[in-house]
Amino acid sequence: MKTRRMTMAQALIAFLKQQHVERDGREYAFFAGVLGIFGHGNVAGIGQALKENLDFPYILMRNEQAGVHMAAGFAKASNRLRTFACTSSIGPGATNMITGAALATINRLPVLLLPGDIFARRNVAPVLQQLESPTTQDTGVNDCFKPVSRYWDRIYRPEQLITSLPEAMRVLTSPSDCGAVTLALPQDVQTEAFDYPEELFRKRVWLIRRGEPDRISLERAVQAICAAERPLIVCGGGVLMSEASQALSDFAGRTGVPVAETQAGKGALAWNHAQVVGAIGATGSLAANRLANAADVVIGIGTRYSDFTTASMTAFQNPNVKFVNINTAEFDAYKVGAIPVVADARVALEQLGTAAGAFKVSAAYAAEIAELKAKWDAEVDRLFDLGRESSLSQVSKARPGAPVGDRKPAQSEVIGAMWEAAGERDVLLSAAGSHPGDLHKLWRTRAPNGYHMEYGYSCMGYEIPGAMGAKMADPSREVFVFLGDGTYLMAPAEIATSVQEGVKIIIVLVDNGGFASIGSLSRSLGQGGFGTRYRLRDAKSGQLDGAALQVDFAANARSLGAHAIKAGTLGELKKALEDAKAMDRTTVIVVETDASIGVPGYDSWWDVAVAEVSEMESVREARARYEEARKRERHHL
Ligand SMILES: Cc1ncc(C[n+]2csc(CCOP(=O)(O)OP(=O)(O)O)c2C)c(N)n1
Ligand SMILES: [Mg+2]
Repeated sequence: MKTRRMTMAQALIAFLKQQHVERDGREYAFFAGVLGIFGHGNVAGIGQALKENLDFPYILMRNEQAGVHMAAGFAKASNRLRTFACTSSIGPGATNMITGAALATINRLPVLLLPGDIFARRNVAPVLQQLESPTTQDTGVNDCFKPVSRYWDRIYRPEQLITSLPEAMRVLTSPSDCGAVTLALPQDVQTEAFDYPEELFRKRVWLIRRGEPDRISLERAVQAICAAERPLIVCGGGVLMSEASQALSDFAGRTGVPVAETQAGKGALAWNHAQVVGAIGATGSLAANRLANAADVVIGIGTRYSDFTTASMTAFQNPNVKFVNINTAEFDAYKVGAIPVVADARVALEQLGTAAGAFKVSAAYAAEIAELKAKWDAEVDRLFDLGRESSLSQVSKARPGAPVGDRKPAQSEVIGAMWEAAGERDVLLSAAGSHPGDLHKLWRTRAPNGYHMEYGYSCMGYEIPGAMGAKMADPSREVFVFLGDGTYLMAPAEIATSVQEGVKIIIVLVDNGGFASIGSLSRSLGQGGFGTRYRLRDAKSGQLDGAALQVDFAANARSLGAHAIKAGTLGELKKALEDAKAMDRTTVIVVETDASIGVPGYDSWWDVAVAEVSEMESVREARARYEEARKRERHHL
C-alpha cells in the first residue's frame, strides 16, 4: 500500500481539498475553504497545515460563532452543495461555535466543525482552558457539541481520521441527515505524524441522491389529493434545497392547488405566480391562513412543521384535514399523522403530477384563491406605502401616518423601499427581530433563493456573516441585510471581515430603540415591554426608564471599515439604497423607524405561555386571553 507521511492536520486538509459532490450531472468542490480563528489549540496543527496549502482558502473571522454562521449561509445559498470547514482553538474558541452548530443542525445545513481539544497525551493536564472533571478524564467542553451535531467524533489517534472522515462526509452530503458535523481534534494529535494510505487523498465525488418515492405511499398520496376539495401546498425549505421550483410551478399551475410558504420555503416560486398565496402560519398572509383554516388536504413539501408554520397547531381547523408529506427525511415525513412520501421533492412532485393526471381544483375554489391573492397583494401595496391612502385595504386598520416626507418611516415602508431597490435576482437576508415576521408576510420574492431567512434558530448575529456566505455563494447577486439595532449591537464585528475579504453586502440597520419584537410580545403578555428598550438607568426609579441610550451606529460601522449613510426619511432611504448599490464595499444604511406603526397579524396565533398567577392585573388578563386562544390548538394524529 502506498502511503504518505503527514501530520493528522495535514492529512485532514489534504482530504477536504479532494471532496466533491455531484447532482444532476454537475460537480462541485464541496469545501470552499476554512473559516476560523487560531489559538494555541489549532495554530500548530491545522494552522500549520493550512499554511502548507495556500490554494485552500483560509478566512480569518472575528468570532468563531460567526465563522459557522458564514459557512451555514454559504451552504444555504448553495442549496447544500457546498460549505466551509470551521476551525477553532480549544476552550472558549470551541464553545463559541456551539450556537452556530445548533443553527446549522436545526436548519439542516452542512457545516464541518474542527474545534481543538485538550491533550490526548494527558501528562501536562490541565492545559490552559481545559475543563477538569473529578469523575473522568474523558470529558471536555467539546462534549457540548454532541446534542447539536449530526455526527460527532474525537480523534485520539491520527489513524482514526481514516475511518472518521468518510462518516463525516456521508452525513454532510446526506439530503436527510445533514447538519453540523464535529470532529474534536486534540491539540497534540493534530501535529502527530502517520503513514496515511495514498487512497485517502484521491478525488472523491459524493452523489447527492434524488430519492424515489415508495410506490404504495405515492398511490395513497395521489388518492388523497385527487379526492380533495380544498387542497393546499405548504412549501418548505426542502423545495429550494432540491431545486424543485420548476416541478412545483408545473404541479401547482396544472392542478391549481394554492401554494403557501414557510420562512425557509419562501421564494421557491415567484410572488406573482398565480398559485402563490404567500406566507403561512403565525407570520402568515391573510390569503394563506384563510385557505389553511379550511383546507381538507395539506401537502407539506420539505417542511419541518415548526410552530410558526402551524401557528402553534391552530392553522388547520378543518375537522377532516389530512396531510401528505413529501420529505427526504423520514423524521419529517411522518409528522402530523401524514401519508409519508419519503423522497426528493423534485422527483416526488414530477411523479405526483403524472399520477394525478387531469386533477384540477374546482372553479369555485380557483376563484376564491384568486380573490384572496388579489386582496393580499393590495394589502402589501398599502403597507409598502402608508403615505398613500389605505383605500385599497380590505383587511387591516393599521393607521396611515402623516405625510411620508415629515416622519420616520414605518418598518413596512423600509421593506417596500428595499424591495424596490433590489433587482430580479438579488437576495434579502435576515434572521431575528420583528422584521422576519414582517418580511415573511411582505417580501415579494422574485427568484429562488432571493429570500434568505434563518428562522430555524432565529439567531441574532447570523445576519452579517450569513450574508457574507450568501454573497460568496453567488457574487453576481446583491445581498441586502435587514438588521435590527439589537442585533447590530450584539454582533457587528464581521463587518471588518467583509471589508478584509472584499465581500460587499448592503446592511439596512433599523434603529427603533431596542427590541420591537420582544417589546411588543412583552406588552401582549401584560408585561409592558419591561427590559426591552435601550434606555439609561434612571437614578430615581432605579429602572431602565431614563433618557434614550444614544449610539452612533453610522460612526460605529464606519470605524469597522464600512461605508455608512444615515437616512432620516423614506426618500433619503431610497437614495441611500441607490448609493449603496453603486458602492464597492460593505455599506451600512442607518434608518430610524416609527416602531408604533406595526404590521398586523392575519388570522394567526403563536403560543407563548403566559404566567398562570400574577400580582399584575394586565398579566391576569393576558392569561385569560391566552387560555381562550389555546383552545384552538389541535392534535393531528
Ligand atoms: C442570540 C439571540 N438572543 C436572543 C434572541 C431573542 N430575541 C429575538 S428578537 C430579539 C430582539 C432583537 O432586537 P432588534 O435586532 O433591535 O430587532 P427588533 O426586535 O427591534 O425588530 C431578541 C432579543 C435571539 N433571537 N437570538
Ligand atoms: Mg430594534
